[in-house]
Amino acid sequence: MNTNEKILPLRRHSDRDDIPKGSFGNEILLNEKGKQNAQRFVQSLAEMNLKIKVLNEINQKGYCVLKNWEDEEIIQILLNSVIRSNGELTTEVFEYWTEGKLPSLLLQIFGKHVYGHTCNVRNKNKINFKKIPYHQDSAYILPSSFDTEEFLQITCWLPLVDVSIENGTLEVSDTFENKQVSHFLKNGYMQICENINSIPLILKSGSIVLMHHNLIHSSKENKTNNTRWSIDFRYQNIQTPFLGMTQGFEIYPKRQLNYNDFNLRRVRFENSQTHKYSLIK
Ligand SMILES: O=C(O)CCC(=O)C(=O)O
Repeated sequence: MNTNEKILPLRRHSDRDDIPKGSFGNEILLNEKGKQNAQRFVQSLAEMNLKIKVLNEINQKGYCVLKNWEDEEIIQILLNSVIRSNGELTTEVFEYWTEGKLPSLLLQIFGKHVYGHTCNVRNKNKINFKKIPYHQDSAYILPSSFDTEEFLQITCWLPLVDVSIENGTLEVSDTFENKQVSHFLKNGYMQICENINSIPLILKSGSIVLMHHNLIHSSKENKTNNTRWSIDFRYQNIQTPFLGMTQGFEIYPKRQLNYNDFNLRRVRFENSQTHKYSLIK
């Protein structure tokens, strides 16, 4: 991009006739390449703003909700795929985890490398698993990960249907302290015994919640007759094993695995009623 093209978007603010909505700068001055550069420039400003919002909220309250994050059409593709597979990880979900919009946002946040190790498809209904006890996701990460000061894992919780108190939405603690509390393991879940005041997140499908690894959260039973479908994608800035059993894989800059490799190498957790998959070392 040459200097002229770079400053053109800024000319929108100078004293001049109204510029039609949706156009970028002076249509006569900008050639096609200039328009594309201007669009990219505006897009990069929007991404920078989003990154700042997410980081601020995650650091202050432990989570950030982005309403209208995803188009209804994409949510429907993901939902249909997991209904068809009865809650198994699908290519559509794997690709959503490892390509495009979501890892791009995480790349903005982490800067250089994006790793992933676990992606859970959850079909919560009256028969399938019920409550998830209060826990921090950091309880599932090997303690040695925290030797690296800048370690950050962000769990991205994507509801594929509207979520409410009745269908057992995600509940987050109303206070956040960036430190690990002690957990015990029961019925395959890490959990804490303290009493927690939590906020149920009532959301439309297509919203997304981004959570810090030390945010305390849980979810209650689904009391409705419809399945509560959601997916949680985990990303971190440092490759780190998951409770000693599993290995993360690089998503960006170079995705190390494809869906078939991932599928072959993943393990289903024993003693767990959830659909948790991780990679064998
Ligand atoms: O989806 C849920 O009900 C809970 C999700 C959760 O606890 C997690 O992703 O760590």
